[in-house]
Order: sequence, then C-alpha cells, then structure tokens
Amino acid sequence: MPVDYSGTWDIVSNVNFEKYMVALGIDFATRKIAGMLKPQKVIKQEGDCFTVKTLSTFRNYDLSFKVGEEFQEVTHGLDNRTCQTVVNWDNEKLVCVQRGEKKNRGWTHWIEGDELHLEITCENQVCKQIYKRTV
Ligand code: 1AG
Repeated sequence: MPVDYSGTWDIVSNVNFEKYMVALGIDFATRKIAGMLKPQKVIKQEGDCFTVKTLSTFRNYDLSFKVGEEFQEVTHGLDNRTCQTVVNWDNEKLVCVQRGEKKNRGWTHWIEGDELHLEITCENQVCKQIYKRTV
C-alpha cells in the first residue's frame, strides 16, 4: 500500500520552533504568540497532488503542490519570503527544498504509525514536530 498522508493531524510536540523562527527572522512578539499555538495539519493527497493546510487560532498557512514540480512559494503570514520550492519523494518521505534568500531551507514529512512527523530546517536550525491523527 502506498503511503497516504490525507487526514487531520493535531500537534503533540514541537521542539526548537523558537530557534527556527529566529533563523527565519521572525520578530519577538510574533514568536511569542506563534510559540503558544497548537497547530493542526489538514492534508489532502490525490496521488502526487497535495494540499497541506496548517491551521491555528492566529494564522493559517496553505500550500498546494505536485510532487516533482517546482513552483514559486510565497510564505504569506509566516516570513513573507518568496522561494523556488520543490517537493520530492524519498521512498515514503516527502522532502521539500525551499530555495531563496535563506540557506538550507526546507522540510521533510513522514508517517510513523499514527503519527505525522515534520522536520523544518532553516540555516543551522531544525525544528521537529509530531502530529497525531484526530479521532
Ligand atoms: C510548513 O510546514 C510550515 C508551516 O511549511 C508553518 C510552520 C511554521 C511557521 C514558520 C515561521 C513562523 C512565522 C510566523 C509565525 C506566525 C504564525 C504561525 C502559524 C503557523 C502555525 C505554527 C511544511 C508543510 C506544509 O507542512 O507547509
């Protein structure tokens, strides 16, 4: 069975998010709010086509992509930068490269049991988040 990321996922852990946000240049006040959030991911996968909604009480962030197709991503409501972005499969992992002003920027998603894992990287900082399926 190929992997299916579709579903609604609630965050259960968030390690080093503060330093990731500092690396992105997010201001102090925004970091303090963002660090309190318990975001939810709502993912729809149809083959290689994805929509990933990151929902929170403060801001939402929506991303749509087809695996293997580069596109321009504007991180509206986050750091508001423009990246040339591509997501590829690495076996069952989704590996995203966000090419732009910030070095070494990207993320990787994978599934372990009923958990959705996410590592988000910017420069020398890696934030690790774990989400669980809503019941
Ligand atoms: C992402 O996930 C990250 C989406 O692309 C958002 C996660 C972190 C936010 C990044 C920087 C923080 C900047 C401003 C904070 C303001 C609001 C935060 C709202 C988001 C909730 C944490 C990869 C993939 C699809 O799942 O995008």
